[in-house]
Amino acid sequence: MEKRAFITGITGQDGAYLAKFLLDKGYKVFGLVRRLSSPNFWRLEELGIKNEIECLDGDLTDEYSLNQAVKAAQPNEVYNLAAQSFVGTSWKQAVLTSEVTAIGTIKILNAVRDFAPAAKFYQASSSEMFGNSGGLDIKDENTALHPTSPYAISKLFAHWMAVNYKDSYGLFTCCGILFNHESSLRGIEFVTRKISDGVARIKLGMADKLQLGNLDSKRDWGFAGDYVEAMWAMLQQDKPDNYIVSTGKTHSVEDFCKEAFKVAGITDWKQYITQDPRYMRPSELHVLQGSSNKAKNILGWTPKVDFEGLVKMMVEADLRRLSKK
Ligand code: NAP
Ligand code: F7E
Repeated sequence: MEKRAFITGITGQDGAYLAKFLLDKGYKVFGLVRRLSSPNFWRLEELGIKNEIECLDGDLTDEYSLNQAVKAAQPNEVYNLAAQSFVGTSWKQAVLTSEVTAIGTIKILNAVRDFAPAAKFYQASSSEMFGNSGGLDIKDENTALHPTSPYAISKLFAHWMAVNYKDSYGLFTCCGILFNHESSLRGIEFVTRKISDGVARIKLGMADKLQLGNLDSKRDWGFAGDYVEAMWAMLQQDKPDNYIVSTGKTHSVEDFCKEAFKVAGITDWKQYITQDPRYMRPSELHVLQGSSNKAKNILGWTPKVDFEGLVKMMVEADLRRLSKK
């Protein structure tokens, strides 16, 4: 029988790639879509799947709408990807971030518990939950959690709620502790896409500088298209569990800039970069690097796109987009 998947956050980067991946596998895909003044379907349209998705109205802060959506979808699998996902904004809108990212997760868990209790549930947990715990050490599933932002604290709450609903009510919940993953569908405010777009603009003579914050912070950056495959693989196991998904390599924001300018063929790149205090954070997470050995051993998952391949893909996509304009 055709499997049914319900995705919250389907209009976001991961939601779009996951929907495409599941449609290609023959799933019927339902997506939660919230009301905005202008619809946000550009990612689903870029992947050519907008008309293959059944959109259900709802918002993670509105319990009734979630109950109705889960009832209508009758899913075998639920992927909770919706969140206020931008760390920078989470200090300015800590209450909203908690309401969507933390409390919203209880609401969707309750909807699943009441209306689709046999469904397997994926929770989008984050490497941000580690904070600076363990310093420069490579993080694994046993590393202590010490979140450094309202976003990370909200994700930690949601993570433990998903674990608790497994322990308390026997729900099949898996948490994917995903390290940063990027693509040409990444939101423009995240640093990688800001750089790929900025470099493309400089190359095409549409801008003459790129304003950034902390150039020294390091992240374990992978490709979103690879990471959604791990989400699905977690829900295909017989037992629910939590897994880190990462590349195992780490690079600084400056490394990302250097590589992006290289792809664009610009050698004197340092002259284009300025640092702006507006993009510094009240509390920084300095270095992230994760071990996905457990995902490799149990799920058979490994990343296919490396750092250089990711940067190339993103800069070339932005050059193509901007050249059309
Ligand atoms: P994203 O592009 O920012 O997408 C977020 C999605 O959440 C969008 O579809 C957005 O809808 C939706 N959303 C926001 N507030 C909502 C609300 N109140 N009700 C319903 N939907 C709402 O994020 P992403 O990069 O795809 O990440 C997917 C998930 O993984 C997020 O939970 C994120 O926190 C987590 N995560 C991401 C990374 C990463 O590196 N990308 C790493 C670890 C964990 P609109 O389109 O209407 O705004
Ligand atoms: O920042 C530094 C910034 O906003 C990365 C989300 O998907 O991954 C993401 O969170 C680093 C930080 O991502 C700028 O200070 C420097 O150290 O791209 P980002 P993030 O905060 O790591 C995690 C795993 C998630 O779960 C989140 O949802 O880059 N940085 N200059 C800058 N960051 C931004 N945004 N803009 C700058 O100008």
